[in-house]
Amino acid sequence: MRTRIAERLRTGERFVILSHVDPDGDALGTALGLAWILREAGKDTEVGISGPVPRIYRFLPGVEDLVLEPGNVRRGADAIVVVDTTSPSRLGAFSGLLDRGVAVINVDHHADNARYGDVDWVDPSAAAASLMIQEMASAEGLAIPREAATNLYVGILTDTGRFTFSNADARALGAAADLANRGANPREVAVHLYEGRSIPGARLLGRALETLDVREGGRVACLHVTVDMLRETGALPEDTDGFSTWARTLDGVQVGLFFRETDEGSVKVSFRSNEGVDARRGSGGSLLPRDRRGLGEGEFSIERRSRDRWRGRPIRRGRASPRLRSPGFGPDRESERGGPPRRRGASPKYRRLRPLAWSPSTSRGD
Ligand SMILES: [Mn+2]
Repeated sequence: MRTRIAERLRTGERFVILSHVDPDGDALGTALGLAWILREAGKDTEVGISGPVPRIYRFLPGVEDLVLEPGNVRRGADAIVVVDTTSPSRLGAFSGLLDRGVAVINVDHHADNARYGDVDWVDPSAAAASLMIQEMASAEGLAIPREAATNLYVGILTDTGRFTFSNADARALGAAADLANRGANPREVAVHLYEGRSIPGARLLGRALETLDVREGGRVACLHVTVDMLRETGALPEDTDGFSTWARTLDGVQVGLFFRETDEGSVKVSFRSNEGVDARRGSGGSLLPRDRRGLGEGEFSIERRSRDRWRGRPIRRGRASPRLRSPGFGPDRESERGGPPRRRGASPKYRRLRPLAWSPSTSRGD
């Protein structure tokens, strides 16, 4: 399959590369990395992604040339390459491009990939889609310029949790070493990704840590952030990236949950679990991931139903977590803690949990 795809890339002249909405390091790294490889081979390439691009990724080589609106993608291509994307709906506004009669090449590492391409190359054993591109280019003799190496390195680094998840195996590290040899600079990347934390974000983290709620005999830790906290600290929603990891990595904790109230009145839930704990099952048939295998990592939104009451659905148990409720927002919190965080006096209530974005596991990332 890898050889077949490399052949199509070699013979075509013009390519459009797409990846998922709310792009992360692997979505951007894979798409931009492949674009640099194709450009190096003399191909005409455009990369389309529905933004916004998080601030920390704006240093990536080629990010300034991203096409953010599908209407700005030029017509005509030999193939559309979709990377790191489980299904066309995850392309947001760009999903319509797949109906143009152009061949679709689907390159992904998520086990629950919907196999929507004319050619599907899905490798769930790969830690990152960026790793797949690095391996294809190396094996098929496609040159990886320095700009591509930096992008692909970022994809591997972020999808392995800085080489801390269980997918941080010799294969991922070997690819990273190869990319460093080709000009990726680990120190420079680390500065951009991890050392530019905002001051308002630090204040918000302080507020969030004050909400720490440890449950289930210490196995589940929850943090939350309200709209008021965001406003009071001046932090941005993207400053909450990694808050669920803060909860998960506490001593003895198996599942970390992070709840963020949004301006639209819903609550976004992120969770991370340790290996062997499946935190992804929901109750009421609503918090159901597409893929039940493996461990938990993902995001869901809880929609508010009325101002009076929650039917906030708990995220239900994996082996280690019998039953959870929406902490900080649900009625039991109110009774236990003397009142939930409120927004303008309204007691929030959620109708159902709806999958927003899904990653198969801590070991796979998105
Ligand atoms: Mn990925």
